[in-house]
Amino acid sequence: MGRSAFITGISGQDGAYLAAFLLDKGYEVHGGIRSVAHSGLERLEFLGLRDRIRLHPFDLADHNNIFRVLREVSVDEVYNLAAQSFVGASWDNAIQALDIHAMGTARLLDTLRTLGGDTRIFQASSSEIFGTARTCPQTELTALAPRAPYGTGKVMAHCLVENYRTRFGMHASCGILYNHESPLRGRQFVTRKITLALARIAAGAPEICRLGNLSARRDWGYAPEYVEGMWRMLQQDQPEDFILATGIGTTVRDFATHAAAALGIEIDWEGSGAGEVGRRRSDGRIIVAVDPEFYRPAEAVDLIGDAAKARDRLGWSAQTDVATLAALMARAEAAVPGCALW
Ligand code: G4F
Repeated sequence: MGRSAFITGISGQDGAYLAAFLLDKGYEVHGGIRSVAHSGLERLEFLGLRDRIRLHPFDLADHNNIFRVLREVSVDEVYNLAAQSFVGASWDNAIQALDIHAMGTARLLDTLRTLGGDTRIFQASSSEIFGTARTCPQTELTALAPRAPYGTGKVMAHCLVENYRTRFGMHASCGILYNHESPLRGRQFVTRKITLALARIAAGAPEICRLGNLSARRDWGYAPEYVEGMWRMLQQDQPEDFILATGIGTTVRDFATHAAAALGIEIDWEGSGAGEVGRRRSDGRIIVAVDPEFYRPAEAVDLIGDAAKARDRLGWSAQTDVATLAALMARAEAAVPGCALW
């Protein structure tokens, strides 16, 4: 009999790519969304998956709902990808971020323990658990030190996975995911914000791309590769935690330079701090500017991951470099009339 999986957060970037990956492997795929009538199914529709998966009303805040759905679907694997994934927004609603990330994971783990059986669970942990790390790159052994409510909730979930694994022998693993992007990214994330604005500018819009900290450095990989890493973790005999990352840090400024180049735009950077701008070389027009409104209240340090353990044990490594990633995102944007996939 074929295998089955349940994905929380199936309508997001990772959920959609993971659903596609598992369907290709012959899985029966179930997904949890807050309301089946909910309109946020664009990514699943874009990938042609909407009619190939079974959606269930699902709420990580509701223990009874979680229990009922997971008992009904009785799957082999659960992937907990549901998150309030915009780190900046976790400052606006810290309680909600903690409830989804920490308590939501607790409800899920406890439900699976109560149901018994041998369902395996993947927890989407995050590089944000290392928000004030003193070492770079980080490894699975780096001290947990979050800098925002987002990461604090993810730390609690991370620890709970270890607790349930040790105490109850559950096959539960955390993937410590560094930034992973694609054309399916939400437009509030910096990579998508950049590619969307630059595609419009390349098409002639009199727009300026206004960003926060241009010197923030992140480890950006290509999302479809990361969902394969998640799956590989659950195919291991023993559950363990793994970092998934490229190991290369790139500034926001350099990401913008790469994306612009793919659209035939060269950028000259001048000034510093809040006064820094990027000018289009061909006509000197300012197309990128800093707006302190987009500074983070407490920015994490450079988050760059060492994925050696995943390479050695899972045979996983990131394949797409940041210039290729920026180019594929920018070109995907430019290919859509009006430059807005969603
Ligand atoms: O694209 P971002 O908003 O992603 P962030 O905060 O790193 O979080 C993403 O990756 C995490 C894994 O490391 C996930 F856990 C999380 O769920 C999410 O997927 O910001 C990236 C960097 C930050 O340093 C931010 O300060 O870009 C900087 N930045 C500079 N200007 C900006 C902007 N970020 C946004 N969103 N908007 C700007 O204008």
